[in-house]
Amino acid sequence: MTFKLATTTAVLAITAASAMAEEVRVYNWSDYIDEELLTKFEEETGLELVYDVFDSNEVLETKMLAGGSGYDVVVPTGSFLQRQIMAGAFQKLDMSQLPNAKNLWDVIKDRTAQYDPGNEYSINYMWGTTGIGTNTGKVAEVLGDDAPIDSLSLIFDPANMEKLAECGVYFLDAPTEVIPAALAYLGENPDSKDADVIAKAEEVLMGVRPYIQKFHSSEYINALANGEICVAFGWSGDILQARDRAAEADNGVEVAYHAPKEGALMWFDQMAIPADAPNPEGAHTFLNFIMDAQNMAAASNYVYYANGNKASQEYLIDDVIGDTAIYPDEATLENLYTFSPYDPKLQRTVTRMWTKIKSGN
Ligand code: N2P
Repeated sequence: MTFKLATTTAVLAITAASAMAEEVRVYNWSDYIDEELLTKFEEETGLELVYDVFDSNEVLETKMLAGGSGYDVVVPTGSFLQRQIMAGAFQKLDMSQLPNAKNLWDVIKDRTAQYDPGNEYSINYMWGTTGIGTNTGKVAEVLGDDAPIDSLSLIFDPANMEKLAECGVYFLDAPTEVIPAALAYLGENPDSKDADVIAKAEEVLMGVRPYIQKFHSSEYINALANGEICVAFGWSGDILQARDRAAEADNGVEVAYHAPKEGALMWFDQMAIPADAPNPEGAHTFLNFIMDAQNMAAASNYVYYANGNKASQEYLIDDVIGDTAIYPDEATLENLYTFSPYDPKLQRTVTRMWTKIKSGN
């Protein structure tokens, strides 16, 4: 019996060990890939892919700073990546295992170097803007045909929001997206690190708080698509996916995305390998697969986000490469701002402020 039990344990241990070696665990944003690519990865590499999703940088950051997440690849946004690198959460990439890095786009590498100097720890997966999604018919019904659907006044002017509350407004549950926007609305520097300036964002948000139905960072896609809400302050590609889902459902809902004319946040989501990743080699295999020009194009064509891969551009559909809401032209680009992380003290202030805004009192 003892012998038998020991044998069983040993067999299980061996199975577990080999299963572990065969496995790559990826933690990515929700609604951020064509799932056919996941199957393709397993077929091409023989590795087993565990693919989990999240919709919040704060959730990912808690895991990265605690350590032991068990993930091999994670995808923080640049400003979060920056402080996680400083905290020692990631390992440097081994470029010899990433031949497809030749496909990357210098224009984006130059920008992501702001967060990851020399791009030593990460590759860009996708990038985009944060802005306003509207159900154009509903918003026109409530605010008239000249509703400012491309302006932050749509979501920060209480007079507009009071009316929009009738048809439903969601905001991202993401302080580092919403606070900069409130500052841009006031004509302040959206990347301000001055506590007094940031406090002004709280006033703006408390003024419209009664009219915000929900703070959530992924449910707005379906809520917009099925007409449950009429406005979402969210991420560009997610809102464009909502537009597509509505068109597919043929439900009469028309969804539009606008980067606010007062300025929009441009962000970069970076794939990185945790310092304690169980399978760093598998992680590199995954990154190299993603950097294949056709794979990266397939991902962007599916989720309507731009990517950091120059070679993928010849495979992008016109709806993606030809849309300035996804691949901005020079004029659009000039109207985009970036965000850098708060220091720990200011971060605590912002976290408290966000809790207060969400609770509404
Ligand atoms: C994908 C959202 C990714 C944008 N659903 C957040 N950086």
